[in-house]
Amino acid sequence: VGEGELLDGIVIRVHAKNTIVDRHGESVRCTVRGRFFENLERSMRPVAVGDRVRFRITGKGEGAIEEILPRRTKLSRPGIDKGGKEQVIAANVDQVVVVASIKNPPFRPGLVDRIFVAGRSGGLDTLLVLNKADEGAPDEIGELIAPYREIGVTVLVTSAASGEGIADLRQALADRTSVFSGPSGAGKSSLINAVQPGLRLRVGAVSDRTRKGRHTTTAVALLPLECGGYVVDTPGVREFGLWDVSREELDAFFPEIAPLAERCRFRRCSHVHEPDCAVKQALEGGAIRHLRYESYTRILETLD
Ligand SMILES: Nc1nc2c(ncn2[C@@H]2O[C@H](COP(=O)(O)OP(=O)(O)OP(=O)(O)O)[C@@H](O)[C@H]2O)c(=O)[nH]1
Ligand SMILES: [Mg+2]
Ligand SMILES: [Zn+2]
Repeated sequence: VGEGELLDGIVIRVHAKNTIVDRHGESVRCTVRGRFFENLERSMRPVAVGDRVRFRITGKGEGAIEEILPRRTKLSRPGIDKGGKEQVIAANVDQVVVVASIKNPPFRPGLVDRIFVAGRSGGLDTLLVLNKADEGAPDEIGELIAPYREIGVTVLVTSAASGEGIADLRQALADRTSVFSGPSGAGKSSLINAVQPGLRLRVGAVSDRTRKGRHTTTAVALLPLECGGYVVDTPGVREFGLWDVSREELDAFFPEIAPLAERCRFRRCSHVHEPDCAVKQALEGGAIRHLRYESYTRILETLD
């Protein structure tokens, strides 16, 4: 590779000082040109894992990012530390895989629904993985996943411990780029290891982490899969704030609410207090689950 020529690459890791870019399986440690930091009013960082970039080689295994290509999709949340700016967790991913467990840590539908909204608003497909199937009775598992299957969400029931559902998960990940999200300890890294044992991602006991509030996975990383495609492992989340989702568009990200919204009397019906609301009628008639409607109204309250 000649020095000076512009090369294409994909960002696989973002550190404080430099960004790791992959080009055909080789990692290049890149700096990001200063001008990319100049127009960052709304965003924490100029590059995110998954970004397509053009870079120049500046030394052995080193380079400088000259161009960041437009993002096709993104999974974002408001950053906690830097005054509420956008934190792009991953760019150019096809689907968000929400990993949840049954009781250790306990299943939290509100958190699952928030990550789904963030994913859909960023242009991603959604997949729910209920892991630690070895810790739950079949009817208990059935109850947790029914509301999602009903609304057309693909749900996989897995156990990284017993191997249940791993072949299906591998198939769902093949030839696509997927970002894993969900609470700490649900088994995101364990599942990725089960899909591809050679990766040897670090996993940690759930009890340690609840005591010390520690997360085993500390950095976002893009990993190539032998079955084709990439997967992004991320640190666990306790809450998931929504970035750039308005009150008016929230209903569009609830698959069972969106088609009904057109039948409400008011065009900008919030489905909370308005008369002749098709969504509230469906709720009373049992066509929409209370759990899901509560998720919708809770999220609505947090949006301005
Ligand atoms: N019984 C059981 N334990 C599991 C299963 N999958 C993972 N675990 C255990 O759960 C703990 C947490 O797993 P991790 O893979 O580190 O969880 P994580 O979601 O990556 O956690 P963070 O990186 O902190 O977000 C570890 O002790 C795993 O061995 C499973 O299917 N069944
Ligand atoms: Mg992890
Ligand atoms: Zn309505």
